[in-house]
Amino acid sequence: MPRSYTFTHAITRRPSAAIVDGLRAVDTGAPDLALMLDHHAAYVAALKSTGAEVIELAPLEEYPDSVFVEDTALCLPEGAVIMRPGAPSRLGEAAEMAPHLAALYGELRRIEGEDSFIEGGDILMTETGILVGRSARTNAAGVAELARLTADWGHRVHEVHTPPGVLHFKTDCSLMDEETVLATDRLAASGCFAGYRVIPVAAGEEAAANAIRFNGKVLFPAGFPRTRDRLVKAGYDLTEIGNSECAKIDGGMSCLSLRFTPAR
Ligand code: CIR
Repeated sequence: MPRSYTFTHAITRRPSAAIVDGLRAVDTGAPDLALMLDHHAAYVAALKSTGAEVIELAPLEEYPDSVFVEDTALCLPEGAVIMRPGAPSRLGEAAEMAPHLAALYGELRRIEGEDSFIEGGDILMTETGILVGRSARTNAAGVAELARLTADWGHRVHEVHTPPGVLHFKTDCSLMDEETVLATDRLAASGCFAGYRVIPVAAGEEAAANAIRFNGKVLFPAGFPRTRDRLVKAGYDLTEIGNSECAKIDGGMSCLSLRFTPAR
């Protein structure tokens, strides 16, 4: 069984010109596509540098947020589960991802309930279970359906809460290794990381909480020096990636890829 931070594969999707219409909680201006493409290329290069196979999908003009592929599926060793995004403009992105995952996995399962909503950004895979944060995008029916769909694969789903006003559970946390998470104080205060070592993000650097451990590296958003120094001091090998444009539409490091090791 691969560790929850070691992967043979990743899937990314290049941003399209429609990115300027991406969803956002607060409007701080439109993302600059050229700069976002540069950041995206650096992100893909960092994934590849660990030896993983990275499948790069073509831009989708009809879905402004489709660069954020993480929200479309949960990829487990036994199979992939296609999500039902809670944002109506993003619902169709899941069906766009399905054939790519079907080509890699023997078995695809789907969240199908009309009232079930769940986005991958609310799901943190850990060594001991799958934590799923209820949020404005993920509801109880979505969490329950995921638990049903993954039980016979031996997975346990634990429902937790996303702090109010925070887009996704993983907006505020990242798995660093089997016993360590990086998290904001506002999320860690809920007690959902009992039993873990928590590295707190520095005050005022809450947007640094969304990083990814991918094989030997941590892909970390540029511009958060105090949190970066904490992680370096803790022994992690960081690669800083520009995230200024994704951040304008509430995206970060985890959102930009699906990371997985399909069982053969
Ligand atoms: C959205 O609001 O859906 C996008 N603008 C951002 C999605 C970020 N995805 C993620 O955190 N997994």
